[in-house]
Amino acid sequence: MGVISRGFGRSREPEDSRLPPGQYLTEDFPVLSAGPTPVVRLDEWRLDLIGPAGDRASWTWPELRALPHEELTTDIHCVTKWSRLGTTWRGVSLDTLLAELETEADFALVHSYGGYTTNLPLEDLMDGQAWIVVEHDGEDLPPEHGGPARLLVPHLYLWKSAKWVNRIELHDEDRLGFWESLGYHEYGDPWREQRYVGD
Ligand SMILES: Nc1nc2c(c(=O)[nH]1)N[C@H]1C(S)=C(S)[C@@H](COP(=O)(O)O)O[C@H]1N2
Ligand SMILES: [Mo]
Repeated sequence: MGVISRGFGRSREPEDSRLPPGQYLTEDFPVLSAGPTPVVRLDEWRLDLIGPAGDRASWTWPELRALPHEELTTDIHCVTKWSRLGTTWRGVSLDTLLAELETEADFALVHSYGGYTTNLPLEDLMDGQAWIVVEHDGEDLPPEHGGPARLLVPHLYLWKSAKWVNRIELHDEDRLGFWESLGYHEYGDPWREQRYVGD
């Protein structure tokens, strides 16, 4: 066995060990949308974070962009079996946004411009696991990939990463999103291959 250099982090790890079961590598960035790409004007853009009792925090585009941004490099995995390694993004950590709202809620239902929804446990949006990203590969996020801003939750299948995000509702009980109500797995961990209900 060779010695694994840790000097440059994840990019030196063997690619195979970064590929969840049943996934293949692609260099392209496929576009997967359940409907047309919505046109979102930046002067009308809003992101609302709404607690179970209706308490809310809200950001305009300039307000979001005034928050601290982070660069991140991560692997992404789509349930249709493609994975991309080492994708780079820039955005605002969900921890920064969630700090504005005190809540005991356990679940999030994320809404997009255009009507798409997806659900996940609130704890999966916390502790450096999720971002509202506004750049990909050093460029503004293209509209077809969710621009001006999308959720990115790279540890779950990519359908959880709602493009054109505009509202995050917190609930005490889990409510299914778009694909989840059509038979996709409620949680969607690629490493446990949770593609469909019952996996
Ligand atoms: N608003 C919205 N977000 C969405 C989707 C969608 O149809 N609408 N598709 C999801 C699915 S199934 C995947 S695999 C990824 C695809 O992201 P991409 O088009 O940037 O590759 O977005 C997710 N987020
Ligand atoms: Mo997907």
